[in-house]
Amino acid sequence: MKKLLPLVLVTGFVIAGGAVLFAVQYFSSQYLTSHGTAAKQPAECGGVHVTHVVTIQNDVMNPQETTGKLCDVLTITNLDNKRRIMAFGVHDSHKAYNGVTEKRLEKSQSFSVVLNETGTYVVHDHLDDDVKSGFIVAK
Ligand SMILES: [Cu+2]
Repeated sequence: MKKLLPLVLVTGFVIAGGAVLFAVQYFSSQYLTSHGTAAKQPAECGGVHVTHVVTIQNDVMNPQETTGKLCDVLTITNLDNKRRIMAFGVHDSHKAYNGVTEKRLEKSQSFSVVLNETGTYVVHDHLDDDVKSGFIVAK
């Protein structure tokens, strides 16, 4: 019986260690699916999609027009040293796109939206409405 004790202890540690590893992997996979970047897109998107980056530099948005597909991501980055209030729609008639109407961007800040509606849209800086860019979303 005395000779069996170390074997029982080792077996117990192996089983406990395996359970801990399993729990860590399980909870980290849960965490990633609920908080990772993929969670921003609705379930029906699936697969891999393109991120279209539009930068604002020297009061110009580049590119001036972006063409994307449903489920792609549009990211707008403000590289100028001034605050922007990015708004969807034309200047006198803001209109939400995917739930976003306006978004404040300080220097070096970005925001992203998943393209969820087809059509032709415009986004502009509400504080300087010459700063604008169009985007077209196809199926
Ligand atoms: Cu405006």
